[in-house]
Amino acid sequence: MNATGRSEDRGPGFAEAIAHPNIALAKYWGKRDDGDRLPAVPSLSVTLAGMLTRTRVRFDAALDAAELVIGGAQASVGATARVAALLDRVRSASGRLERARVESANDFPTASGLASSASAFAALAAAATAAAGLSWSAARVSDLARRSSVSAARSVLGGYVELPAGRAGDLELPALPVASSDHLDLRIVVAVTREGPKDIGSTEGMLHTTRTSPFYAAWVAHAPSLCARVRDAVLARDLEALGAAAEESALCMHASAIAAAPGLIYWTGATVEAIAEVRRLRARGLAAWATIDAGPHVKVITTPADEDAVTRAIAGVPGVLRTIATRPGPGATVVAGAPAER
Ligand code: 2P0
Repeated sequence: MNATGRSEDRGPGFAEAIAHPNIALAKYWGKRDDGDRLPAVPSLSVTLAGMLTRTRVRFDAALDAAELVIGGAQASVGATARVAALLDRVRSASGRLERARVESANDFPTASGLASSASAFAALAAAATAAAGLSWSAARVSDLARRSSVSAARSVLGGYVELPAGRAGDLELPALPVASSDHLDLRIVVAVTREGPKDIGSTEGMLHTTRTSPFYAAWVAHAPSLCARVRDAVLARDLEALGAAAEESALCMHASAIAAAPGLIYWTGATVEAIAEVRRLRARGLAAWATIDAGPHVKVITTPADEDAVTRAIAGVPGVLRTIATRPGPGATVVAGAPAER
């Protein structure tokens, strides 16, 4: 797709938006059993520059049902239904009756096991509301994105972003800005440890943890203090405190999943080797802390000054296939067809 909409694509009912993945420094893992996709714990992430999703939405009276094309190929029935649910919310909020065609593409390899639903649903929420003529605040777009993918609520905003835990009776829960992307100039080196098949999805994995792990209650009790430590460290620009709290958050999240029955182990040998290398780097005085999501890849938090040395060391760990350099970046942006353009 082009960087901006072609002129014939503009006009009522069309918009294009871009959004980026985010990495949680304080992890979300587990939903409340009441409410509509409400997280059980607060999380705090950094939205990343570099990798991006670009999504176009066109409402079209000629369509009988929502259509979804991802990376040029017709999407599965399940993926299309998940997108249609978001579009239905936009249609009922805007009074629009037409169905929509959605085209989405990532500029990072979708088969890498890194593709997150966060950038996809953040871009879709931004594009769909703009295409429907809704001039919604970022908070409202974030709440809409959360109903499709909790982590997507955070990718609507740029920089450092917090999504509070849901509370009983919450009807809306948007992510909140904590600090801009230039407030704390860290780097995150992604160590890709597998290009292969998908893991057990986050939605399924956290539900299994919620239902069967004896450590889940401890995780829910402890996560708010980890998130508060991450928030305080970001605001104080204290990377040491941030790295320590982020690494603890990831390990506590995985401990709850590993203790499920049967245990949910997202790690491989390469994951453990990369964590060990991060700790060796730290012992040598370099800035390096590990965080891991629902997969085997290790993301290393570091400084601009130490990024090259950390990247070289992590790239040399057996089982690390390649590295991706990332840094704090912007939130979801409508790049064509915003209501203001009409
Ligand atoms: C996070 N993850 O905070 C955590 C850490 C994965 C591990 O948010 O079920 O794809 O749609 O809410 O948003 C991934 O969860 O799952 C995630 P749903 P989502 O980034």
